[in-house]
Amino acid sequence: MPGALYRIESARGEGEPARVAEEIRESLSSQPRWLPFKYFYDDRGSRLFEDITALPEYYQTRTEERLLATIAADVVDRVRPAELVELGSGAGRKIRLLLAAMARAGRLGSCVLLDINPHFLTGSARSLATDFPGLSVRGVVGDFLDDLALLGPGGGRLAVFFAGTIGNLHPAQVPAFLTRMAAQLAPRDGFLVGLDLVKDVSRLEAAYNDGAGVTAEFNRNILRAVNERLGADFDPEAFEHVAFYDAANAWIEMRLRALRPQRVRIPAACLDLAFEPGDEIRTEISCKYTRTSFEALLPQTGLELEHWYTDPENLFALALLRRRTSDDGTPR
Ligand code: AVJ
Repeated sequence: MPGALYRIESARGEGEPARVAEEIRESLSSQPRWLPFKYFYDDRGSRLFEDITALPEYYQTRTEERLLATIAADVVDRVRPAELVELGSGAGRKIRLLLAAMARAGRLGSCVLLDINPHFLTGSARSLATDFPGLSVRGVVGDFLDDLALLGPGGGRLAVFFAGTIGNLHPAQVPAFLTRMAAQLAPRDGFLVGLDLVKDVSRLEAAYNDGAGVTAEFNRNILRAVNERLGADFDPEAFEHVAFYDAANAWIEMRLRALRPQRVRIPAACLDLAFEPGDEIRTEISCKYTRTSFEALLPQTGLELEHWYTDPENLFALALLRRRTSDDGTPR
């Protein structure tokens, strides 16, 4: 297909397997045991997350998509970007709403996708390049915590981070993350961040305990992913899915709880773990924000809130942040 312009690069090199083994050795030898959430997103996990987005209980995705459809033109009008950057792009449907708004404004230039899953990334890059003729698409296989610098310098850039995925970071990690993001933006570049909002506990807990059991499968899949990457022998069926709202921290916490005594060997990480029934592995936090709690994380990051968009029910927000102009004392 002539004219379909995309290229894929990877932050992941030769040292990757050793890095993964070390990271998982560390997290599973801590007390409490935990696993980094990025390991959810192997091919099966990425597909399971796509299934989650269609669940009746999981209001986030459809609320964000509807909201984005109503505000895309306004965001493009404010930021006037020529380049769109998406962090954790996954299947990359929402970004199309912004690319279409950029095309209508005659500003469609380039697009950069950063995602941990090379197959989803390649699929998205190819289909965007096909569907938006003239758009140059760059895919970067990487992690939004470690690899932001690969994006290169900003300028005419709108970055987007959808789905409320920033909620997977501990709030104490967010200011440093935003500061690193600001370093990839030029003054007045934009950063649009999706945030799941604090709400009724039963609604929040239902979204992570769906009736069809897809979230439970997604949660257990992280053990399969560890098996595959490190030759571990986790039996995912020997763990139950646990998800609850921790109101003091304003986050949903997901865990896997051992159903029976068992041993797990992870040769590549030199681990031999014993589990008693009830022993848990923490697999995810998903923080819920208010405008106030999110704004409190912005000082010193080099980013300021330009506009707070939300749906009529106040379920989900898109925060439009702008990189401060450098004459206000913000370090560059
Ligand atoms: C993709 C990170 C936004 O935290 O709600 C869905 C992942 N976990 N169900 C979220 C997830 C359980 C999701 N994010």
